[in-house]
Amino acid sequence: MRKAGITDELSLSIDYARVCKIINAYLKENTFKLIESAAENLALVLFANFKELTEVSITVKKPWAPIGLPMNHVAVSIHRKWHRAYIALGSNMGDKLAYLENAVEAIKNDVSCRIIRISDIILTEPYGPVEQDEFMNGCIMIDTLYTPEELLSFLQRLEKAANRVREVHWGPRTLDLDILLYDDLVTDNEELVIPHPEMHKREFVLEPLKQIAPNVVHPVLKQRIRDLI
Ligand code: PH2
Ligand code: MG
Ligand code: MG
Repeated sequence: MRKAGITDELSLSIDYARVCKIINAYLKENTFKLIESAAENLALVLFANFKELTEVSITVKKPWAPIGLPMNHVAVSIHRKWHRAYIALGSNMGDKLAYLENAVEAIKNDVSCRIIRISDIILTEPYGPVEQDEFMNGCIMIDTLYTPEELLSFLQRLEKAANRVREVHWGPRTLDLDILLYDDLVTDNEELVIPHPEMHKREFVLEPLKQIAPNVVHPVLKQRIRDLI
């Protein structure tokens, strides 16, 4: 709201009357058992209606909750925001380009993701010990409301939908979607290592990533993508 505050321009702010009308209409049209789900769904609705909204805090209060003790209300408060993530795309089986394009389309159509930039798709020699067909690789920059774990399972669903079978480790695949970076997050979770532990060694990742994010800093190596290359 800083720009609005400095300029006194309503158009640079978020109109609270519109916020109230959207919340009012949404809660009249929808029913929830839990105030938690009311809060989560309201966050999605507000992000969908206000493209310039980057983060939101929502408190849902329930007056006279049936507790049997004197209580004005119970409440839940959540804070939700868009997270910047980078995803590597790869395919070396079947109609490679179609697999990559379908994945990008599916990510674009998900309410919890926004595609900000897409790199060129490049042809690359297979890297690693397995003899296999050449790859098509690319990278996308997205904003997402998903947690890293939710983003991973969303991407794994897309891989499954592309008939991905996990046979040979590092082997041929119809579709590979790897989380490279998620904000400045550094995880040690065995299931999901962020930053991607191999990204800095792979030209087929760094080359397309440099195209869309040359100045982004790798949070472990503390180097820009352009310098990692
Ligand atoms: N992925 C691998 C193994 N080797 N080589 C290229 N060129 N591109 C890939 O995406 C790739 C690879 C395992 O993830
Ligand atoms: Mg991979
Ligand atoms: Mg993978």
